[in-house]
Order: sequence, then structure tokens, then C-alpha cells
Amino acid sequence: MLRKIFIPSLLILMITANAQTTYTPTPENLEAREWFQNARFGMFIHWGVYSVLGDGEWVMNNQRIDKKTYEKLPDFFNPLKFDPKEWVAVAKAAGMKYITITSKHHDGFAMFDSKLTDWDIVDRTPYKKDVLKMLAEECKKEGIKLFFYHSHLDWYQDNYFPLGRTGQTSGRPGGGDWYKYLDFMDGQLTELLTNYGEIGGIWFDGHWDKRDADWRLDKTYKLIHTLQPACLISNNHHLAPIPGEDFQAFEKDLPGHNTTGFSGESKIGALPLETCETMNNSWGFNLQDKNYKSTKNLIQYLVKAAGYGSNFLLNVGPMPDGRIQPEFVKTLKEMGSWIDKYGETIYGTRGGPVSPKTWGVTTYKDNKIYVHVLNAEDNNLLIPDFGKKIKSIKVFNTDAKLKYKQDAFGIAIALPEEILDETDTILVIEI
Ligand code: FHN
Repeated sequence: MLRKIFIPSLLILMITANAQTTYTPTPENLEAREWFQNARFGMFIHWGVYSVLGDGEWVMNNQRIDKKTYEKLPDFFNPLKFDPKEWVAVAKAAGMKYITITSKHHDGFAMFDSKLTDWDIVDRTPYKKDVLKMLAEECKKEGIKLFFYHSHLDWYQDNYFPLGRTGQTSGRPGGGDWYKYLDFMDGQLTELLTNYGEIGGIWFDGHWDKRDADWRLDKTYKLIHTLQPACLISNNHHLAPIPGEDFQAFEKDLPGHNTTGFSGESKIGALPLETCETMNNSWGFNLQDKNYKSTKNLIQYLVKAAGYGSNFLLNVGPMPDGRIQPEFVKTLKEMGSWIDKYGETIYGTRGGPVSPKTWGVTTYKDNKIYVHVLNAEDNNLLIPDFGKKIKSIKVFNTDAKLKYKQDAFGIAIALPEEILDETDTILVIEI
């Protein structure tokens, strides 16, 4: 009995001890959160030496490749076709406002010039260039904010010890100094936050590998906010937000849903929200994965995310030659054409007064409520009344007024066949 009571309270104590308990975001940080929520759509990029094998970013763990063997990979990584201009142009044309790229994934390989290790792109690959620097410069030029995905989990460093749930076959000596590893991680974060200009945010992942380790999050979060107060911190730990974080991440699920099993303990908190998703079924480049999601599916996901008051971070896993695969570029272009027309109903909005339903979602901005009908079930739509006097209901971007009736049972809106759009029929309720 004693044990039963003791373990949860010890866990709570450890989580609290890890957190920045007295965190008060600075005005710059609050402003950045506002910007972030208005941006609504970003590009996620998983890129590393693993792309050479075309089998996703978990290949080291999944194929049980030991460290010595994995060390051969950087020799084959020579992305001569990498063009940051092209990447940023693709993101912009898709309507994305920020990019979140892997500075280091679980294989520990730094995609930047780190002075703290030679396990990095400049020291180990024939390419020898700092791709993050190149991307940061282009993003700055083009007004795209740059965020870094940084893995807490590291399958390469010997000091990542004791080992966690994963990376057990990487052939490390079986001993190491955990706090030296954390110092190393803080050191790399310092490099990222001092050498690459203004950074939109740090997106952590991999905490789940050793949930009850002393991650010293408090120290790391303070370091980040001291170096760049406006830098937003998020952590994909699959838990409710921990003090010191600035937005809450969801993976492959809309906030409040848990189809993946990642979000069971990730109750929605009060912070801005973001959900990420892949364009096929892989984060890192996967040669065999042809499960491409359709443009319609991804537009609808963006719309749904906005209806949940969440950003959408859509992933590409560039190829080892440095190009984003053409199938993705095509879909992103198509998404961009849609957003060119309908962006007003997404950017700068917040989740609307009617909670998400099977027929669709609502967003709002100022005195306009955008009703996104994603699956018209009938030629009438009944939505719950939200207690505001309605001035008019129109089809978005037209003067076509729709008939409606507002009474104690809700608002019934006529949806004539000719206004229905198979991706998203958008109505504007002016209040
Ligand atoms: O293990 C990673 C995975 O490789 C990928 O980076 C995703 C992105 O959200 N997150 C992790 C799993 O939670």
C-alpha cells in the first residue's frame, strides 16, 4: 500500500523538480506566442545522414545498426542539390509561415557546425557545409521564422547513460556521465541560439525515452529563455505542458484525440497548440513509402487544426541529395493555391464558438465566424446557437446570402447544392 502511494508522489515530485516552476513569460515571449498562433501553418523538416539509407530516421535503432557501422553513413551524405532558396520558396508557396528543422535527431548527428563534437555535418560529411546556417540566412531574407527540433534522446553519445527504452543496440560501452551529457546538450543549444540569428523556437523530442530521468529541464529552459527570451519552447514529451514551455505539441493527432497512443497523458493546457503530421507515413526520407496523403486530406487537416485552435506543422523528409521529393512539392503547391484563396479563414483566427463536429469546424476573427463544412451531410446545417446576434450568413468571398433561422434549437442554415465544395464549403457568419 505504502509503495502504491509513494511511487506516484515521487514521480510528481520529480516532474515538478524538473520544471521551471516560477516561469513568467517575458512580453517578447508573449508577443511571439501571438505571432505563432496567427501563423497557423508551418513546415516540419526531418533531415539527417539517415536519409542515405532511405528507411526513415529510426533506421539506426530499427535495423540495430551499431555506432561504428553507422559512422560510415556521413561519408555518403553529399547533398549537392540542397538549395535553401528552393526549400523556403516551396514552404512559402504552400502558405507556411515557419520552418522547424531537425538540428539533431535521435542518432545524435548535428546538422550544424558544432564545436562540441565532430559528430556533425561539417566535420564528417564530404559536403562540409552547415546547412542550418544556409537555411537560417534564407529564412531571414524571406521572412520565414526558423525553429529547431532538438532531440533530448541520443543514440550516439556514451554519456547518454543509463540507456533509455531505445537505442539499446548502438554498441555503446555501457557507462557514462549523465550530467556531462546534459551539459553537452545545453552547450549545443547555446551554439544554436547564438550562431543562427533569431530562433523562433526549440522543439524538443525524446524525453519519453527516459521519462523518470533527471532531465534538468528547468536549467535548460531557463538557458534558452535567457539567450533568446522570445524563443518559444515546446516539448513533444507526450505529457501535459511543463512550466517553462510556451506551446503544446501533439503528434499525428488533433488536440484532445489519441489515435496514436502518444497523447493519452497529453491533456490540453492553456498554451498555444500545434499538431504535426507526415505527408506519407514517414518523417525521415523513406524510399518505399508511397502512402501519400491527398491534397484534400491535408487541407482538411489544416482546417480542422485551426478549428481546434491549433497550428499545423506538416512534415517533409528531404532526400539525401538535398531535394524535397517531387510528390511532396506538388501537393504543397496545391495546398498553397487553396490557401491563397481561403487563407483569411485560417491565418490569424482562433478556434470558433462551435466546437468541432463531424460535419466540420469553425474559426473566427473579429466579427466574423467562418463555418468550414468539410462533410456536408445534408442541404441544411444545424449548428448550436452561440448567443450572438447574426447580421448575415454568406458564402465566403461572395455576396450570396444564405437563408437561415435562429431559434431556441440552434441556427439552421440552408446549404444549396450549388455552393457545396468537396474540400471545404466556407460560410461567413457576420455578428
Ligand atoms: O521519434 C520521433 C520521430 O522520429 C519523429 O521525430 C516524431 C515527430 O513528432 N516524434 C518522435 C516520436 O514521438
